[in-house]
Amino acid sequence: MPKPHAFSIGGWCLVSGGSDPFGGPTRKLGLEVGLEGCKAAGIDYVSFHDRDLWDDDAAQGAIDKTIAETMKLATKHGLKVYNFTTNLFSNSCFRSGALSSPFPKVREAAIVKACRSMDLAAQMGAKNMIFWGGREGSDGAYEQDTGLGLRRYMEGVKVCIDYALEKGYDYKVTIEPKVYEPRLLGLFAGTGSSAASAIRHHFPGPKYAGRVLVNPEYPQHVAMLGLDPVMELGQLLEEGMLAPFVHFGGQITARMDCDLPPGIGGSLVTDLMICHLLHSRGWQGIVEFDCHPIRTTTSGAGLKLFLKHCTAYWRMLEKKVEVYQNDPIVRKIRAALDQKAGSELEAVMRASQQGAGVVGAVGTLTRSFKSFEAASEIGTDVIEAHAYRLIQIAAGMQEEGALLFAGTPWA
Ligand code: XLS
Ligand code: MG
Repeated sequence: MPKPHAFSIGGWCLVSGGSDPFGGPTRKLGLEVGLEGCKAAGIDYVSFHDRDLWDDDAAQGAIDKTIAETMKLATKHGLKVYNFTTNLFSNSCFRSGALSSPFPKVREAAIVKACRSMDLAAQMGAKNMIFWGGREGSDGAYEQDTGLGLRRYMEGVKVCIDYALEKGYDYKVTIEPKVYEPRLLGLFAGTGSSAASAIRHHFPGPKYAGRVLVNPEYPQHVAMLGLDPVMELGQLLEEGMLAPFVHFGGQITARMDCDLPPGIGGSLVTDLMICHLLHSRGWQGIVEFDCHPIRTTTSGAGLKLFLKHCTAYWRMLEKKVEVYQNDPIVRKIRAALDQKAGSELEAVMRASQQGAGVVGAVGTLTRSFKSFEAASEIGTDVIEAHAYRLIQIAAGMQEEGALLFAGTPWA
């Protein structure tokens, strides 16, 4: 049985009114209604932007008061603060970008705001600081060298990290990539993979090792582009670049960020494989829901049902992961897919890892190699069989579905 993941949710999701660019809110529920629903749904943590809680120009006294009230409310409902993030996108001063804006006065404003958040998040006990640069980029005017823009962004993030380290805060800093929206052209050319490469380039050396990570939002920020989250997730896990949490929700492919309730608009098989990959890699992070009820949900009861659905959906995926891991048909399929390499191939890989003897090892391999025709004769039907079994497990039809495999090597 995979160890169940713990849950968190963005406070902004709890108070989301369901507005879209063509219509205002359809529900006006205070934060407490959502917080109340969290515990019952099995959510232990909540996260905030600075601007969810106080106005950008609020005085320190007012901020301290809000923090005290928010913490009291969270504690009352058995919740802890998990992430904190600076809203560098709503204030109109950030219309040209924030940490990456071509205008130094705007970059100053962004640094002041983001460093202030470092202090306030510590006051609230947050563990990670998310950097989502929604306004970093361009609206199509190419007003800035895009490499310079990305450098300015990463240098701004670095200032914030250095500030936090000097103050003695032990945050993990995460970059949440999204390729567009609200800015029409986002700074990150891709999603998690480009963010990971930017982090490696801009944060070399031991000082930042393991501190700056990628927090993806699946499937939304990847499926928006028509890409697949499972393919990206493997890279982040393999390279140790995945944050201790992921954002999760639902998305219709190739649309603006939908932040739908989990499962709506997406593929159950893909979600199952996200959950499976996290579990099979032993990732013990937190699943943070960054999504909200759809616009037709107007009541507190609807919001509470949504919260229960979020956690129930992930638990359902975890149950299916368990079915997948223990399924006798999958086991046979996996045995065919996870074959051990022959000794000649192993020798080549070892030589390459050791950085010596590759020519000799490839020579030995080449001499024992029969022909490309022979290589083409191996059976690969198992790949499609795997997909069929996955669909059956996702649909909960594994018992009835087993019949399909009668007479195959995987029965
Ligand atoms: C927007 C992002 C945002 C971040 C936090 O698309 O998901 O909500 O998670 O600023
Ligand atoms: Mg998010």
